[in-house]
Amino acid sequence: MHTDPDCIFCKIVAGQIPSKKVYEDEDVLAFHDIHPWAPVHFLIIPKTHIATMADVTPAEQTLMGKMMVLAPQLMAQLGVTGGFRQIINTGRDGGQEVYHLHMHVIGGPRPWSKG
Ligand code: DGP
Repeated sequence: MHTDPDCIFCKIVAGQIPSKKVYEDEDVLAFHDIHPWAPVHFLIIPKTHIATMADVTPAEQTLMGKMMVLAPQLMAQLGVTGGFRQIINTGRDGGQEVYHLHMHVIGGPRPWSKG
């Protein structure tokens, strides 16, 4: 597993920065976004440090699939029944602010602050 000592999400994985966890296993961590856009807004991240979606290789295909499939399961567990969005921002023009790959999972009753 790769870690970047300067990465805020690697610090969350390591428990050096607290987070409100939704789910954790050996590969991924899900935790509530600190600035939610909607009633339910959490992030799913790989535990290994991958900076952006543009850095993903075929070796991470299973990991990416796991993140994708986990989102609806966690939304169901959180009682979100009306639908949700899964968003990955990539790079400067993609609006990415934290350079540790993360999937936003956003749902709950509208209106939302974004989108
Ligand atoms: P993005 O623009 O896709 O890179 O979104 C980064 C998100 O990460 C943003 O919605 C706020 C969230 N975030 C940043 N720092 C922290 C933190 O320390 N804790 C938590 N829970 N979320 C954070």
